[in-house]
Amino acid sequence: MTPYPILYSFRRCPYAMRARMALWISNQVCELREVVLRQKPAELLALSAKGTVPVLVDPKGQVYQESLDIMLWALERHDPQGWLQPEAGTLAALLAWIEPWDHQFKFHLDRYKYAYRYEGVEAVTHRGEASTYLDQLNSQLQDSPYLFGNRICLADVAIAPFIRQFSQVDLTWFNSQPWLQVNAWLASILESTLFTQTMEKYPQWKSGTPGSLFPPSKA
Ligand SMILES: N[C@@H](CCC(=O)N[C@@H](CS)C(=O)NCC(=O)O)C(=O)O
Repeated sequence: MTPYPILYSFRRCPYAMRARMALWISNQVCELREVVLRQKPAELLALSAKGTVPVLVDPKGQVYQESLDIMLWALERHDPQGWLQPEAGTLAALLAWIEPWDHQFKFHLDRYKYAYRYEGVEAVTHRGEASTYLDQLNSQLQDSPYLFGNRICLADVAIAPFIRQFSQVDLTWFNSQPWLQVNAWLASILESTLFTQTMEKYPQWKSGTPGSLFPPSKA
């Protein structure tokens, strides 16, 4: 059995991004298997019938199919920056706070970004709905640079990849919105060494070959 946990990942997937950031910061070295979603490996589908990424298999064979569970798995082992213990609030409060972003906001984000995939859907309507969440985010960031205080925590990392995706649909429009605090917060995360390192490219994993050690410099 491999000594490392195995992470099935896809570089551009926002769920995989947040899982990789947690694995990196917690220094949980994994064998990263980069997946192409059109050609999911049989090994991934055998582990997870829903066939989404990220998926993590720990050395005991336990399978984690939800990105938030992978973040918690990593951070419960090692949490050097206190992502699970923000300055203000408890872990339960963080998880409750993330919930509407993963569901309601994501619902509107998908219909804004991929309106052509849904019948009778107007992208701009869903952009407007999603924007109400951005307004709240901007208000929350008035008093502190991160969502639950002066340092980054699970909530910031869990939602930033989705705000990035939302911003990139129409960057000119996004930058013209009155979201100064959100812009500063997003830039500080996306320009961080943590984010840029976790966005490095890995070759597509081929069955029967070793994956790439991740984080590479810490292995
Ligand atoms: N709830 C899951 C969602 C993961 C998810 O939907 N990932 C997308 C990629 S961003 C995926 O794998 N989709 C399957 C596909 O496109 O075939 C999680 O948090 O990990």
